[in-house]
Amino acid sequence: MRRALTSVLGAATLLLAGLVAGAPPAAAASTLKDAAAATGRVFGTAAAQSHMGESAYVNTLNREFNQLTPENEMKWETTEPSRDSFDYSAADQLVQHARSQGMEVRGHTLVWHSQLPSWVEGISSRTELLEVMRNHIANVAGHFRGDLTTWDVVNEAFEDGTGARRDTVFQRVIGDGYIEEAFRAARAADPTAKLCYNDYNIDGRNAKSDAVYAMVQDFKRRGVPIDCVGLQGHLIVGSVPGDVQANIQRFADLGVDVYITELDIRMQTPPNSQKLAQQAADYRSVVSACVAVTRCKGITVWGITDKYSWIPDVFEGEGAALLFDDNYNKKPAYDASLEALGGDPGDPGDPGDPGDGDVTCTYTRTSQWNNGFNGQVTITAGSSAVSSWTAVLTMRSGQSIQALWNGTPSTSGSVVTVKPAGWNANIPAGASASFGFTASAPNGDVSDPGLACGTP
Ligand code: G2I
Repeated sequence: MRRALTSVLGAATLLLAGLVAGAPPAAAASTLKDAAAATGRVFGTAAAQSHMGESAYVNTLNREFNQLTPENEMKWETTEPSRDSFDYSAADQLVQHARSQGMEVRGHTLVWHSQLPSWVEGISSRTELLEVMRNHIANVAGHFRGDLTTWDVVNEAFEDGTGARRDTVFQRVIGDGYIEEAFRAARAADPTAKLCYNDYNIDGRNAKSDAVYAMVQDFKRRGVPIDCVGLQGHLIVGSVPGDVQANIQRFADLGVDVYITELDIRMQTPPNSQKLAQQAADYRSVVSACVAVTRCKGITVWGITDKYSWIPDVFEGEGAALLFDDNYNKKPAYDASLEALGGDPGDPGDPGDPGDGDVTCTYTRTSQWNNGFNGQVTITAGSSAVSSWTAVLTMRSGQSIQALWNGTPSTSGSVVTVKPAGWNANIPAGASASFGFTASAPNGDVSDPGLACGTP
């Protein structure tokens, strides 16, 4: 199957290169890590040392991912179970494995209220807890110095809904300043790792992400060492916020990198084809949102296979949230994620997979003004006729479709999926169909949207 053209700019360049040099277009990547690498990003997963004896687990890890986050092995209860007694054995094995495969490693996590040993919970003196926290960070971050690209220095310090500081032993005993103290200690212990603040339900704009935004802004102003923000991305099928890209962009505009650190999109189990198709669209929109922002440097899913996901243990009746099912089969969300990275799954016919098929598409900007533009998409059948087609536009930050003709659009976040108007579904071999649209771009970004197409 011929890869659909993912970026209008890329398409024009390819076309030009093809015409001038007669060169065939480069083959699109067929794994998540290769596709991500081609965009200058990593695509990672959480991994657990306890599953590393399972060959399908390790094979899938090695084949698809170029970044690894130890799921539990670097947490306080594991690394310092009793005071001043450190154990890095499980984490070291994961780091070794990652290194042998050329994978980056994210450190997770230095300061968190959960999976915290009870001896820490019991400390009530500010001076003592500050000393204990600094000592933990100096030892753990010091041990892994040079091995990690990033550290989640502080995890989940804000409340849902209000954006207030979460009531933890660190907050109660040390006060608001514990977060910046942790970042300073981490910088001193490992000057080579990028230092992130990481949290859930900060994927779109809301009171909690506003609070994190204000903290990062304050840290940047005062020179507290922070390099990145992790949006965990524990999401629900059909309920992905529509403003993930805008939210990523506003953090990036503060001068920090952004990572999607723990992505999973859960559903009521059992899965069916409709839920899996919606999940594919949801993964597509999150991955596209990251790819659309230069400072969004990587995406990490929170587990390789649905078989070992944390979700069924915590949310009764829910699960099936990852890219591979219990038997390590690729789900529609896998293809959608790969396509959003510019790769090509090369196996047509999966539900929710509009990237394959014997059609190609091109985009033309027909007119443009200060805060908007008109575009036309032409879909061309290959050597055989097609009876339907799908085109997927990925709008840039702030852009939205105001009107669309000769096609039937449906929008999920920044992703607009366009089906035929009806009468233009059938395209004879070698012939074309087209649709047009008007887009508004209130923030003045009139750059071309991403484009992919396929059948059905
Ligand atoms: O809760 C989902 C994630 C939310 N953000 C921070 C992440 O660190 C967190 O990961 C999960 C792990 O995926 C689970 O594997 O954190 C849980 C703990 O809060 C982990 O669960 C624990 C179980 O609660 C324990 O019973 C179990 O012994 O994992 C332990 C090790 O398998």
